[in-house]
Amino acid sequence: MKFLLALPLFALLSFSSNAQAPATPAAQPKVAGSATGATAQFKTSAVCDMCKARIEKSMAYEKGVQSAVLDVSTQMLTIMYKPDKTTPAALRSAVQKTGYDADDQLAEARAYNRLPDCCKKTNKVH
Ligand SMILES: [Cu+2]
Repeated sequence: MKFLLALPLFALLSFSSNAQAPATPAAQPKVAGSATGATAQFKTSAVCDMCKARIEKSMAYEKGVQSAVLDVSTQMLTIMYKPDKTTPAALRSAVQKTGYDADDQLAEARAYNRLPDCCKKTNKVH
């Protein structure tokens, strides 16, 4: 009698653990990752690889920034950041303080004037 009761219970347990095992652990890290990361994109006035290195380095020091990648040919800066630590407005302002335009916001003049001649926005992308 005990054996007959235990068998269906065992079958049920092994079935439900089999069904849940592949789904639950795989799905959780993905949800957590997308909940903590956000992306911001700005069109900058970067013109060369020196600009790229300068902007990416300066963004790396900004609070809440996880990664920053500038594509020189399109002048687009893509930043992955933690939305609980910073905002797109703060990131845009950090780009301006580095000496570059960010979208329609102009570069901070003092930082822009410190840029080497090859990095001035009067140059074409090179
Ligand atoms: Cu440059």
